Amino acid sequence: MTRNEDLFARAQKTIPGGVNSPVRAFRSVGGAPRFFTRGAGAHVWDADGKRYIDYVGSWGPLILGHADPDTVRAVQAAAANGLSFGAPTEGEIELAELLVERVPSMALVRLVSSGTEATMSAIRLARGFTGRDMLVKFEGCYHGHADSLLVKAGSGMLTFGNPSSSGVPADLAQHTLVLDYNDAQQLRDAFAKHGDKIACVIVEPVAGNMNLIAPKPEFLKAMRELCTQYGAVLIFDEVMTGFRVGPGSAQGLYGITPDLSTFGKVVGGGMPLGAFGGRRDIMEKIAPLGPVYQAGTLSGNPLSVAAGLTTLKKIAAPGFYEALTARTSALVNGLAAAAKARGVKFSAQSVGGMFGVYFAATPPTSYAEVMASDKDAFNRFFHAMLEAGVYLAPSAFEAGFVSAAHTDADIAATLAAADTIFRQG
Ligand code: KE4
Repeated sequence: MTRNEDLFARAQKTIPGGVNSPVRAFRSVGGAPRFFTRGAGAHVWDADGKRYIDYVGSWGPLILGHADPDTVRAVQAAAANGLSFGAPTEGEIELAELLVERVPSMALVRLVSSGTEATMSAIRLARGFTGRDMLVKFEGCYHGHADSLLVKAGSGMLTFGNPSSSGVPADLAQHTLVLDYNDAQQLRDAFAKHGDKIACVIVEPVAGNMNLIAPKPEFLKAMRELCTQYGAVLIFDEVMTGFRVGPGSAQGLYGITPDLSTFGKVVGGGMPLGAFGGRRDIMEKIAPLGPVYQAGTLSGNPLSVAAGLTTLKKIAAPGFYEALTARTSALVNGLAAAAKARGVKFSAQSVGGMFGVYFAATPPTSYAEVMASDKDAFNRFFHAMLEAGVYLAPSAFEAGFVSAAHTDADIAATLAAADTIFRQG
């Protein structure tokens, strides 16, 4: 038994599934998850001492790589002054000022401790602001585990959700409308039918939780126009895309101004931090200013704020995103070229510092196309790459992430490993 297997067996005695978040359990790809002991830059080491080039980066936060020295020092310095106060601190003001400067659609911003808290609060706020109940989301998009969001009907067509997660009361799920990502006409039909009851539309402006799906230009544009026309709140869930796909996040990349935005991951630099913000008239409905309640013991925690501030300042360096985008493109173009040379049905794409790989002839543009890709081929590829010392997301339905710490040598080693695997068929 390897140390990883031993730890996994032990973990399952006291932790459900042996993990504190389901996607870590390798259920989708099979086998025992790797228990990490250390990370540095682009690399992580597991309990058996094996080193991996890491393309998960804690599911997106580690845009600077593991144990970024400046970030670690900032957290250590903050910790020495106290771990938490449950009272306002100057650091929270500095981070809020930086966020509203970098995200022009946000006049006000509230810090929380996770992406789920950010999206859950933004939806409650949209419902409180509009006085409406209906929420529109898209099949395959994940916005955290708040009840209203754990709803996925069968096909997307104007369906009222039947809860896919047990524990979500049917009379709550009935307010969630699940549509197909990238289908602008279906969205128009939904608004024509329910427009005066729709409180908000929440969308991943680049979908990253059904593998990576890029938005069709007309999709986001129609969403913006329809929300304006019917008085619904447009929420861009930028927990994954925020400061990941570019310096202006997805809203800057695509030139669409949402009414509310949610953030997580990169904004905390690896520490527990999320945020939601947007139009002043909406955000002023949040307690203590307004009637929509939202709170958190560790909201704006000084250690998380220190990590977030350090990260957000470092990624503003000239050329940061050009280099990150170029390195991510080199990875996906190299993988696609290697597969093509070996006759493997494979495609890949990237947006800024996030990427998707697919065992399908072309990158998918919809949930249905993602589901038609060869999951078994991915799982075989995943384990072969793991054996070769490359750690990809343990699911065919997740995006991957490159950091500023990934070197050309890391990319070359990754491509060499993939080429060997493709050659073996
Ligand atoms: P958290 O509550 O996990 O911080 O954020 C939820 C969330 C919200 N919105 C988007 C677009 C997200 O991608 C996420 C979380 N992403 C997953 C990875 N696909 C987190 C990994 C996990 O669940 O363990």
